[in-house]
Amino acid sequence: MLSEAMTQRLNEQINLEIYSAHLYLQMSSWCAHKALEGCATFLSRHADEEMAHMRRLLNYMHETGALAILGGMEAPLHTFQSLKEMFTKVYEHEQFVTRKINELVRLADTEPDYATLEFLQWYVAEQHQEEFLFKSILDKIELIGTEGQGLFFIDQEIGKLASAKSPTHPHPKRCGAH
Ligand code: OFO
Repeated sequence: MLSEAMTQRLNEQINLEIYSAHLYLQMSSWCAHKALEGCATFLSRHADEEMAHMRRLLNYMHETGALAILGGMEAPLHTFQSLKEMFTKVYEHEQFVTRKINELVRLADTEPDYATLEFLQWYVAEQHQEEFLFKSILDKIELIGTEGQGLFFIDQEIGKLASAKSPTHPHPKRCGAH
C-alpha cells in the first residue's frame, strides 16, 4: 500500500507525463507547420511514448489500490524561434523530468517503500536514455547547422530516428551499446 505522500507524488508524475505528451505533440504540430516532416513524425511518436510512461505509472497505482487523479494542465508553448531552440527546450524538459524521478526515488528510499523503489528503476534507466537521445539531437544540429540545406538534412536525420524507434525498443541503439 502506498503512503499518502507517495500517492500524491506518483499522481504528480502521471500528470507530468501527460504534460510531456502534450508538449511533444504541440512541437510535432509546429514542425509539421514548418514542413519539417521528419521532426514532426519523431516528436509525435515520442508523445506516444510519454503516454506509455503515464500508463505504466497508472497501472502501478491500480495494482497498489491507489486512486490516480488527473488534473488540469497549462497549455504547452506552441511557437519557437528555431528548431534548435525547440530541441533545447525538449532537452531542458527531460532534465526536469529526471529531477522529478530522482525526487521520487529519494522518497521511496527514505520512507522506505522498496516495491516503489524497484518499480522506479525502469524510469531511472529511461531518463538516462531520454537525456542521451535529446543531447545527441542537439549535437547533430550543432554539427550540421540549420542554414540552407542543413535544415533539410537535420530533418531527414531526425526522421530516421523516428523509424528506428519500435514499441519494444523505443530508443535507437547507441553505437557499441548491446
Ligand atoms: Fe520523456 O520521459 Fe517520460 O518519463
